[in-house]
Amino acid sequence: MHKLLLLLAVLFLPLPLTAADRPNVILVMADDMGYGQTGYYNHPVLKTPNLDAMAANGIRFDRFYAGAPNCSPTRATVLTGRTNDRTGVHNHGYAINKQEKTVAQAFQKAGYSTAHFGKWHLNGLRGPGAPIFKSDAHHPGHLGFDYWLSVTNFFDMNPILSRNGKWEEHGGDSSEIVVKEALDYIRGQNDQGKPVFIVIWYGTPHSPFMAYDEDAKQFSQLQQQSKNHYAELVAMDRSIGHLRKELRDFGIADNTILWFNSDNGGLPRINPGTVGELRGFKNSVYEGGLRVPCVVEWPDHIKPQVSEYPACTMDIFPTLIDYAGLAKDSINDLSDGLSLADVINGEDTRRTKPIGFRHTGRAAWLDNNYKLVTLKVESRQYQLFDLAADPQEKQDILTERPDVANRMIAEFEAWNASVERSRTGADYPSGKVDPFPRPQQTNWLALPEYQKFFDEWKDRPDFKPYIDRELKSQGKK
Ligand SMILES: [Ca+2]
Repeated sequence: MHKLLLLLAVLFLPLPLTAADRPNVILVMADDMGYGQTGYYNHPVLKTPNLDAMAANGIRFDRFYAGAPNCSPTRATVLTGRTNDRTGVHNHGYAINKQEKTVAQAFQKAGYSTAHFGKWHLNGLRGPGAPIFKSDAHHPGHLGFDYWLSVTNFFDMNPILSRNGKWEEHGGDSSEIVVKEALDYIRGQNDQGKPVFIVIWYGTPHSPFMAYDEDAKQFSQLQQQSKNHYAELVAMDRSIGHLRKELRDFGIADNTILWFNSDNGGLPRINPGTVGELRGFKNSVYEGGLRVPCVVEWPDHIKPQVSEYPACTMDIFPTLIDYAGLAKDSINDLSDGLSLADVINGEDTRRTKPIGFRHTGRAAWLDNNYKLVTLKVESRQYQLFDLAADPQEKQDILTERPDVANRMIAEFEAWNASVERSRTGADYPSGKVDPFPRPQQTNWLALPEYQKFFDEWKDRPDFKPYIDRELKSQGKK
C-alpha cells in the first residue's frame, strides 16, 4: 500500500524538463522582406524552395504582422512582447530601454544558452551596419544574450562583425555567414547538453543590394537594384535550407522550434513588386508596411497547416513562455501579444485581443477583420477598413459602420493612453526611464570612436558612400 502511494506521489510530481526534452528555439528574421516575396505565394520571379519546404512542414501564418513598419521598433517587439513605443524604440536607430524584460533573459534564467547573430539595431545607432564595440552599453550581451556575433544595422557581402566585442572581417554572403556561425554555436552547446535560444537577424534583402553573380544570373532581365535584391533573397533562402538540413543531421530538428518572419513590409521601387497586392510599403501602417511572411516549424508538436489567424511579433514571447515552460513573470506585466499555442492546436480561430501599432505618430488597431488606421494620432481622425471584403484597404467604411468605428476608436484610445504611460517608465519598478548615455538615434559616422576607422574602411563598398558624405559635411572632402 505504502509502495503504491509512493509510486503515485512520484508519478504526480511535476517532471523537470531534461535538456533532451526542452525544445531548442531559433528565431529567424529577414530585413525588409515583403509579404509577396515567397515562392509559396507565387512570386513572379523569386523562388524560395527552402522556405516553401519549411512552410509545408509547419504552420504558415497568412496574416502575420510585424509589430511596427520598420526595423528597430519591430526588433523591440520581438524581444519584449510589447509594442515598440513602450520600450523606448520609437523609430529605427533608437535604443531599447535596458529596464525591459527580454525573451533572451527569460531563456537564460531557464538554463538555456542564448545567442544573437546578425543585425542588432537596438543600441541607438543609425547608419549602415558597423561592428559593435565591447564598451557599447546596449550590445546584445546587456539584453540577455550569452554570446553574440552582431552588427549595429543592415549588413551585406563580406561584413565586419563583432564577436562579443571583438571585430572580425568575414567573407561571403551575409545570410550564409550568420547561419554557419549559429550552427557552430548550436552544435557546441548541444554537445554539452544545453538547449539553445538563438536569434538570427539577417541583413537581407535590405540595401545595399549586393549578391553573388551566380545568384543574380537568373534575374538578368531586371534592373540592377531589383536584380541584386532578389539575388540576396536566393542566398537567404539557401541559408534556411542549410540551417534545416544541419538541424536534421544533428538529430535535433524534431524538437527545435524554428520561427521565421520578416521585420517589416516590402520596399518600393523594386520590380517585380514586394508586397503582393497590399497597400503601402515599409514605414506605412497600411497592410503592405506591416504584413509579412511567417512560418513556424516544430515537427514534434506542430502539424502542417495554413492559418488565417491574425498574429504578430508581440505574440512570439508569450507563445514561447507556453512552449518552453518559461516563468510566467519573465515578461513585463503589461504586454501586447498573446500565446498562439491554442491557435496552433486548432482550438482558437478568433483573436480576443486586438493588435495595436504605433509608429512615428501614426497608428492602427486591428480587430480580426476590422482595421482602424490613423495617420496622425493627435488629430483623432480615423479610417476603418474591413480586410475580409477589402484586403487592399481601398474603401474607408468609417461613416458606414459607426457601431464598429466607435467601439474600436474607444479601445484604441484607451490602449494609446496606456502606451503614453509606458513611455514615462510607469511599467518599470523605478517608475521612470533610465537615461540613455548619448542622444537617441546617433549616426555612428559622427562618433569619434568610429571615425578612427575611416581610413581603413573608406573603400569598402558598404561604407564608402556614407564615409564620403560624412567627410564632405566636415569640409574634409
Ligand atoms: Ca527592415
